[in-house]
Amino acid sequence: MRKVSIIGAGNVGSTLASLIALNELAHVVMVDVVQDMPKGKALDMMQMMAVFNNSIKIVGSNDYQDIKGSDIVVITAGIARKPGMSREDLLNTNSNIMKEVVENVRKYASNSIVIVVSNPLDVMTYLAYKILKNYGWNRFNVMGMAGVLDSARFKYFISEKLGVSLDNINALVLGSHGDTMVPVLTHTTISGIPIEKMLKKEELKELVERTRNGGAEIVSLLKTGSAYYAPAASTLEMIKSIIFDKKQILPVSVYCEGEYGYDDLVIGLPVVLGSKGIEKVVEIDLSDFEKEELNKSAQKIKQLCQELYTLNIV
Ligand code: A3D
Repeated sequence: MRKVSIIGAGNVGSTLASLIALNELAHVVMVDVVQDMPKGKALDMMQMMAVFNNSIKIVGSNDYQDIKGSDIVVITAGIARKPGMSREDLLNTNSNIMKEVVENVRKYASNSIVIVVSNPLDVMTYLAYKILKNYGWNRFNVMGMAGVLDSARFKYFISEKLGVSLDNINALVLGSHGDTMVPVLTHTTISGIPIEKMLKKEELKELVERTRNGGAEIVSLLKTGSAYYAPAASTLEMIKSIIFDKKQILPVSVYCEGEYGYDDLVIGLPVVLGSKGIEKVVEIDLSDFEKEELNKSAQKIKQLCQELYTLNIV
């Protein structure tokens, strides 16, 4: 049985833990800084397993030693921006959390594939990779989860708009996990029919905007906290492709060395995901407009990553 460790037993982390366990994919360890809380959540989940006679083990811990031997480590630790906190303060705080987490991952789970979920996603993945590459990881086994979620949101909005089954829809969102993400219309199809033949320009524009705003829409309804069911499910999809060596093509945030013309940058691109992590970045044809949009997204990420150097974080 595989072992997946999740750092940060908050909303995304604990939802993911229960999904992994319910799907009987792997034993799960949740680590958090909050004293005892992960133990309480694990105990509750183990009792849920008892209801289903499911023998998956779920451990909650405040001790990183428990992540030893993990096949996959998912990082969801971080704090949300608080009132009065500048973006730089948030970047500083979450970068320090990421550094601490990654230091423990390299110490105790040196053979793991790392999936970053913490925001700001592209920057946190970049930071994790920059540290882990000094300890035997490569750019294909440190990655970020965002594109699967953003694509699922786009797919849901399309299905709702057209009143057609989700089964028939292939939606693709690339770029940064932010307002410059790029829903790729030329590769979004319904039963093979290009989306641009099914919806008018104005309708498509609305769906693209709603997708870009997908996280914020949920935040404004929840009042506190942010989305976690779909983010956890999207991470599960990546984990399944790795554990079962499915070699699915999924949009994943990957460190580029020349792909799509990008260097020294983490950005969401289609990749083949298998048991060793990312097997390759898939280069697809984009329209001139999409390429331009992806370049804007890349520039935005570059600016944010630059702050890591300005603030002496890396
Ligand atoms: P939340 O429920 O607050 O959980 C975060 C957890 O991290 C809390 O339990 C904290 O105690 C814990 N934590 C804080 N510092 C540390 C530390 N040093 N070591 C270990 N644990 C720590 O948030 P959430 O679960 O809703 O979201 C988690 C992260 O994922 C946030 O950064 C979100 O912004 C991000 N997120 C990203 C996406 C993407 O699509 C990329 C989607 C949803 C959430």
